[in-house]
Amino acid sequence: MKSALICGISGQDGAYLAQLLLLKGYRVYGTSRDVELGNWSALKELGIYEKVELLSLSPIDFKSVLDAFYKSKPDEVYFLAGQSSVALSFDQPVDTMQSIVLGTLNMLEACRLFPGVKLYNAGSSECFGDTNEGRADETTNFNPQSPYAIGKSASFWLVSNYRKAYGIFACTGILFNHESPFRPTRFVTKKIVQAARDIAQGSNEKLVLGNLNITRDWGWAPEYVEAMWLMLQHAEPDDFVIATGHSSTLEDFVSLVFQNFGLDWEDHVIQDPKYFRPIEHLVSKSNPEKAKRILGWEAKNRLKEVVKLLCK
Ligand code: GDR
Repeated sequence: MKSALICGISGQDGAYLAQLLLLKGYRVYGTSRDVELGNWSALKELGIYEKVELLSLSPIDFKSVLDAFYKSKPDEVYFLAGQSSVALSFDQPVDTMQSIVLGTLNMLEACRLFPGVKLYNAGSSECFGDTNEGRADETTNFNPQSPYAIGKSASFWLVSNYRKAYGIFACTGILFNHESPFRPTRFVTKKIVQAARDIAQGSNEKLVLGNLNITRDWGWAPEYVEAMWLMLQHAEPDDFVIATGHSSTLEDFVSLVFQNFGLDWEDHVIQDPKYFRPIEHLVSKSNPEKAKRILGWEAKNRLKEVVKLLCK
């Protein structure tokens, strides 16, 4: 039986990944900073809370990382535990950088002490910044526009460096936006769907959003965790862009959500610069062709299906 250690199991990706690995017959260990205080609602909703072994781990504390490696004796480690909000990274840049960069470094150093362990690192399309007319792939230069994206860029290069310098099997998945009901409302998709549902049920609230002109590539999270696993099953460690390959504006997303509830978004949505970020990159477009060619992975759900699934 293979053993997997999922650092950050209580979040959206951690919970879906745990479900996938249990189905594949893994023994699954999952970490959260403080198991006593953790929020296990996603694991409980998926019916797997009792099936995983939970450990406390702070990614910035090397001793706690080592303890988790000793206890779980992992074949595969998935590092999903860094601070994940771009907006919050402008308010908490130090915590963001530490959890992402130092967290990745601690995982890599632990892997050096446990030869044969494979590491998945959660990268981000935010590293690309504006993709303008092109579509970003694994050869596209980074142009990060937030403390979050700068941290993710550093973690990407750390993984690449340790892979070459020490022969560690480590991969970064450069994931574009991927959504599910397990998103907290701090992320825009959940905020929109929840407000539209409440309005459809009679609330007269207004939905206040930031920039509606931004373009993003939104996919379905349960499919994306499969790509993480596939990367670690490939013969060679490598980095992959994971996305649908299709981008839309936030206005399109809002419009589709309200349509799903039989509403016209323009009657209910207000734009407020208070939700604009200090720096925002407007266009995010992807080219996930390498993942299809090498891993055989392709997103099945595009924007319309993702919206339908979220509304349901
Ligand atoms: P993002 O996700 O920053 O792309 O990072 P988020 O859902 O927060 O924002 C998406 C876009 O919507 C715009 N926006 C708003 N965003 C929020 N949160 N709230 C608002 O009211 C609002 N109005 C407009 C944002 O400016 C942004 O352009 C996500 C995270 O999952 C990261 O961890 C991951 O790395 C990237 O996706 C790929």
